[in-house]
Amino acid sequence: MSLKLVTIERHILETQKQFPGATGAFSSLMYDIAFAAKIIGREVNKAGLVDVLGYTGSTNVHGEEVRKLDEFADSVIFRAMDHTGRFCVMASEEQEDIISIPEKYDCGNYVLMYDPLDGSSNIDANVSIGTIFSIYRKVSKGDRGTLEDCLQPGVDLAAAGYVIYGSSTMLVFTTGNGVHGFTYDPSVGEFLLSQSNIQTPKRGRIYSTNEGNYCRWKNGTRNYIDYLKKVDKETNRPYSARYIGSLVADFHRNLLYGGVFLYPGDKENPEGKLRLMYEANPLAMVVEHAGGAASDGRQRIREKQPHEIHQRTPLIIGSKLDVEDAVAFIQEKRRE
Ligand code: P6P
Repeated sequence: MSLKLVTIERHILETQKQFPGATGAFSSLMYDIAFAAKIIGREVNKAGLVDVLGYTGSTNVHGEEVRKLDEFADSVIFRAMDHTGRFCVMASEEQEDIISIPEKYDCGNYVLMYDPLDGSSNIDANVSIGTIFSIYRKVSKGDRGTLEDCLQPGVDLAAAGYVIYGSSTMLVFTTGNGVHGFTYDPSVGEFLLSQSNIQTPKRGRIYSTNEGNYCRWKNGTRNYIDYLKKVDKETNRPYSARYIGSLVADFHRNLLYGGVFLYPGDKENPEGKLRLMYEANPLAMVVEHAGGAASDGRQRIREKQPHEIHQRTPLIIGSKLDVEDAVAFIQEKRRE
């Protein structure tokens, strides 16, 4: 049987046929994202060889030390997208304000929000890291995009996905029509379809969380993690603890194997650490279209009405039944 080489473009064009009137805009903006991923992946994969490690000596909007690859990834994505006429505005984890499209370029009907290199604190240790992106449609009235376009709830996402720079570079995304994984083949310079219609198990046996925060957790969160550690053959417990400390890597493993990732709020940081607009929402769209769920412990992540592009949110995400259990414990509706 001949190997069917399905590129991202071919896959989108073939699936777009189901959407009469779909313009080629979407496949071309996904092509641009894949192009940026190839450039970033090349630098990430050779990071140990040339002097792109270490700090730039500057800090980002959150006061975090910016490592050279963060800055590089941020600029690659901006420069790959600013002139294409596909986007009307962008927002990046690395930039305090929204990023307008330069006046000399046309604006399009899409909005891009992204974390250019998540998990970057792991760069020097050669741990898998990732790029996460959200794509919305323009909703503001004027020609250029505005903050209003960047503060849409996750339920209005047009597409979302991530790139994981690991043993191979993979791009996983959804346009609401299944979740599909593409693996980069450097020999042809293309992302080729490697997993179509990814479905996450309804329940897993893995939990991912930083237990170093246990002392700051509220009782409900502690009770849930304690529950997962108790022996009970009927409910397949204890679960296995797996925590890489790189969101994209932890999420991707749980998406394929099943399980639950938690970065909850705690007594010191009630809104947790992770960002709603370019970490929680895009991964929530992916996991929901793979049959999973994502909550902040109070409500569905994608139904949260954003008020700030860098706002944080508690995140409980993964297999549907595990997320339901976690939320019931966090809300103290369950103790066992
Ligand atoms: P902690 C990496 O810095 C990151 O933003 C995510 O990729 C990861 O899930 C989380 O922070 C890890 O945070 O507090 O457990 O080190």
